[in-house]
Amino acid sequence: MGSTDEKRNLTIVSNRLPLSVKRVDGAFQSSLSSGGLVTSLSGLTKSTKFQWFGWPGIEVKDPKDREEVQKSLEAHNAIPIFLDSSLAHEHYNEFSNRILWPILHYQSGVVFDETPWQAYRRVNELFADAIAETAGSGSLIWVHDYHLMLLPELLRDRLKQRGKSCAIGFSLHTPFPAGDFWRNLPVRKHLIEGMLSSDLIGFHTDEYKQNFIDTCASLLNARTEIPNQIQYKNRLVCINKFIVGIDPDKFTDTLQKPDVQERIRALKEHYKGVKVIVGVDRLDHIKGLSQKLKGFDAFLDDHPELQNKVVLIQVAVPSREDVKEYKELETELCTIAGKINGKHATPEGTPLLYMHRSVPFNELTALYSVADVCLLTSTRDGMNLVAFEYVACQEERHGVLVLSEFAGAASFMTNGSIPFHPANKTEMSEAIFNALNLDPAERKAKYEYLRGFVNTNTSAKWGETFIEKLSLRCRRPGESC
Ligand code: GDG
Repeated sequence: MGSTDEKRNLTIVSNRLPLSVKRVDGAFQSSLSSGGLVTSLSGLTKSTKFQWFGWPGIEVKDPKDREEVQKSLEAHNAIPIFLDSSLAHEHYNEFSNRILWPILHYQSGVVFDETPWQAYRRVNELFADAIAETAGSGSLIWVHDYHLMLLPELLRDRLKQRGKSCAIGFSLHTPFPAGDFWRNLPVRKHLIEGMLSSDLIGFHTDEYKQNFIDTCASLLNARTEIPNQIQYKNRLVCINKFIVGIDPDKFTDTLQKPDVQERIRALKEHYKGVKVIVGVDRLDHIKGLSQKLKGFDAFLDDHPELQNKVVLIQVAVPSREDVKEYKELETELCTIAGKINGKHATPEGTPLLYMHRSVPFNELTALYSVADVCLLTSTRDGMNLVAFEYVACQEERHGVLVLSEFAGAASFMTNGSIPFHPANKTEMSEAIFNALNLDPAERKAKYEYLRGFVNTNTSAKWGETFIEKLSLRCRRPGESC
């Protein structure tokens, strides 16, 4: 995150810092966390210096301990915002992940509750206080994701009280659902007005952008006639799509490491004569994991001739384990995985390797590299960076991406992949079969299309483009977008 002596005029804000702090034998230790947001912003660290505000993921009560944590994070230009664990729980697990996240991903049956909502407000206020105190006038503040939708408005007020003027950008990493779906949430107006206090708002796809514009027009009566801009309460807000990506060099460089090469050789030897399908997903309903396992089961039923000749290696990374629905999903997946292997395993092997843990980065790249197919079954997904990562690791093999039409990535990658509907087992089974049997020329053509896309739309480009647009807003706030 850049050096401490650098002039800091860019502030990144996300609910969690990219470093997780843990207390080990009385001392505080921090380690880099993984996830889509960290992956996307890590590309920016190469070219741009910034400070990063967020929750350190641990409750620290004692002022001396807080100082210690602060100091250890300072070396990484990370600034912790401390939260009591009950407040953090209500904000993160209860409102953000049990109520808001499902709505953003078109899941129905969500029940609104006042207590978590108040906690959500309070946490956004605490973030606004801390950032307004530190930010210098004229700086750029880039807020990330659904945990902090109220922040732009709260922050703008507090900056104004202190006589500071900063450009505020907001990026949403999830889908933005169609307006009608938002009606399930009684506080939707507050959240959308909160976002509208930004100068620039970024979405992953044109569809999410348009849903936001339409929702602002119908719900708030905002003026939206001019493309890419919204006029609301005498303010002009610019709206656009910014294609988030990865740092492909990080993957290609890792693949060259001798220990990774060795691991790839060992995996190839192990899976000689067997086609490998890989899946890497956070254990989350939106990733369509139960649909994936059921679709794979259907594929095995449809193709008995492929017994012992195909394996699905599924990494399901533990996520949000304090939320009841996520625990239930984990239990459900274990049951389905057991049934699949119970039905299809032979003394020679099991068709499904279900790993409920995260794997080290080197291992991840080796897995991507040896896989003939990557199967991604999101029922909804802001983008899905695993799709990009698989492509980055397939220079040699030209493996095939089988990609759900509901991943944001499908808006850009359909030409180079095999699309399917994740709830349709027959379609999924056919898509897997077609991917495994695609002729080399077509595989190459599809791969080259995807490689071009992934190499052009990097995370660095995403970050730099957003910041450039935001600084333009800072210099000429009243001008059209
Ligand atoms: C959100 C949105 C959007 C996963 N398992 C391991 C591991 N990972 C890394 C992957 C990838 C990242 O986590 C996952 O990114 P995704 O984009 O697939 O998904 P979310 O975490 O849900 O991210 C998503 C994203 O934000 C960015 O805007 O695309 O739609 O939901 O980088 O590699 N990394 C390691 N071991 C693992 O086991 N090392």
